Amino acid sequence: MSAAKKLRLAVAQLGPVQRADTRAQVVRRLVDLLHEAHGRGARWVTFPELALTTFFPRWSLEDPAEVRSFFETEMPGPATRPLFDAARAKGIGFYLGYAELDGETQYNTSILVGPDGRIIGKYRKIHIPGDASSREGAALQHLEKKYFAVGDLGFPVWDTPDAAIGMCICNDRRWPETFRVMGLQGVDVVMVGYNTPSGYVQWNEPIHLRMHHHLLSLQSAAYQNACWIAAAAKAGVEEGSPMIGGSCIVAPAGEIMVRAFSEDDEVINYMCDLSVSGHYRANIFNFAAHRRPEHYRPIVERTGAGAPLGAAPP
Ligand code: CDT
Repeated sequence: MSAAKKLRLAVAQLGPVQRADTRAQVVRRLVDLLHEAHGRGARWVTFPELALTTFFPRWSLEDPAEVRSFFETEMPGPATRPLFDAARAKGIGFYLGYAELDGETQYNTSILVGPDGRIIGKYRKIHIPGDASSREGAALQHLEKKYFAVGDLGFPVWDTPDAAIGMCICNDRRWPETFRVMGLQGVDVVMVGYNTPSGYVQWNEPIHLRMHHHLLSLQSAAYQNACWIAAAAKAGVEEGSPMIGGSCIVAPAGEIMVRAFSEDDEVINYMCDLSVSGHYRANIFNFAAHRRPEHYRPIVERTGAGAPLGAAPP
């Protein structure tokens, strides 16, 4: 057995954020959650996707000024600086999801901030779900393709003194490629924030499958890539739209070690033994010994069955 390498991770689930809630109010909640995570001895805390605002892609907004009001042009800015100050004061790092305006381009973004309060890395969501324009007759819309460009930063992994850490955002977790690309970089911990509306169904899929697919995706990804996953929901009923909770920390064995109970602001934490990954990487998932990339070419050459080679999705 290799020596244990212990790291306490926390996940800070957020309850709903309503449209009228100010950035200052939300950041105060985030700071409270960060303090609780620190009080429990955590070194890193994962916050949700688009944590600073309500999940605005449920609406088709036409006024550019209104759309821009959901985006950050600087990070940290005056409203978010208290979170960075709290992290530095307590010596705890964090993952934060937010809507980013870079020039004229809008991204669904997350950042990794170190325990010194400095930004270590940035990720921009690659698997953008939903539609670019409203679906006629649909009770609920999911318009991320209207608001966000496809991320242009790949899936990097950052070597921190504590662990090799990667990031992804919500729908990315459903795609095995997301985690395999990070697994191939030896990632120890993947942090992921999400907003998963429980009411948005594209066919008459039973509602309970929303939670099942969320957990199934995380558990298989952790196991197949021998990594820990810290997943943070924005949960509960936002502007009349219910979203799943189920924030959790998943071990490289694919087991859920701790899971949120509520659909509100809630911190969960777990003392992770990062050395567990090594056992899987030396045996069943010894990539160098067992992977056969010469047989995987369609994965990078096709978007789907029947799609022409090299075709980009619409
Ligand atoms: N935010 C986000 O990516 N939500 C998606 C909903 C998919 S249904 C269009 C998710 O994967 O949970």
